[in-house]
Amino acid sequence: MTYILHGFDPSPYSVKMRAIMRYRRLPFIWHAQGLPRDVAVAAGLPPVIPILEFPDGRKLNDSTPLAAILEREHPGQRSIVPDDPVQAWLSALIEDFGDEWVTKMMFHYRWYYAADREFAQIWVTASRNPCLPAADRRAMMQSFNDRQVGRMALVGCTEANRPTIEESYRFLLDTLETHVRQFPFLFGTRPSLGDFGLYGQLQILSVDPTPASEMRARAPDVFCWLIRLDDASGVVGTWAPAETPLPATISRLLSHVGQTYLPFLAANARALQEGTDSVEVEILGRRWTQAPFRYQAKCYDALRKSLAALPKPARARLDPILEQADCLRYLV
Ligand SMILES: N[C@@H](CCC(=O)N[C@@H](CS)C(=O)NCC(=O)O)C(=O)O
Repeated sequence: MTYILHGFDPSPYSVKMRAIMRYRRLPFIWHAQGLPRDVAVAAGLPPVIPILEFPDGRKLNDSTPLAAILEREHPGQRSIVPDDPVQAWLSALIEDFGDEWVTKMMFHYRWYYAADREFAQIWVTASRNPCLPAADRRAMMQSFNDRQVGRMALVGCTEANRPTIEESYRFLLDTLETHVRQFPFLFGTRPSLGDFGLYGQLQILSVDPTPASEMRARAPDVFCWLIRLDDASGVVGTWAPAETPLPATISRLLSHVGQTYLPFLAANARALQEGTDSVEVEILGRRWTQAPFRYQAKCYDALRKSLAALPKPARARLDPILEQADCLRYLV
């Protein structure tokens, strides 16, 4: 009954998946040496990590569908999907925001400032092989650095977008700081998929030097919340009652999603439809420019479809929340 999680300590999606497995008390081995990406390639999967190897031998990757499969295969066992469909949909939206928008913060801080680049190179190479001869290590560090720095523009981590990314990081820290001082997790006293989506990216941001010092100074309770989420196997809690109004901090977070990630998703989908090679959109009062991203068009489609599939009574509660956060116009 043991799973094997092929991942990598410096990989946000790997630690996200590891935290989900631990909270759900699913027995697993953390296999984090060498080149986990090769496991994906050998299994004919998209070349991304982590890869989860199931007890029956199946190997799959992509953390969002993996979390959904684990829900189906272990129903009722410390689920991370809230019972209330409104909370469940918001949790999925926040997870997606974490995976696809907060990741820009992770990538930007990791590869922009010299101190972070230097540390990331050490962390990545040491995770692959801690005791490489110095010359091989330097070569591996340089080649990983060049590969990732070369990808920055592709994911929108450019000089022009930098103020927007950093402002969004500070907003996220401030909002979460207020939230976690009042509530253990986003939707009650147990963690949801949304918590784990934010956790994955923020855990890396809590280690890489520049964003880590910003987090320690600005949002020390967020730092402690991440430590609790890392291994929440002992947490036993309940979902917030469906009828209680959403905390103001969640409304603020949703408004931020409506000001950043959703306009980006809409512009990205438009650019792909029109076949243009650049996404151009106004985000937080500045021009955002990057190349279109196909995977994120799939995320957008999934969000809209899952919203459309919700039963009427859930929509009657959810739509005013999304309307107030100025999210609804991007989703219908
Ligand atoms: N949507 C995927 C994203 C996984 C992903 O992008 N993983 C990164 C590492 S954190 C990766 O493998 N990138 C490809 C590479 O570095 O070659 C998930 O949620 O698991």
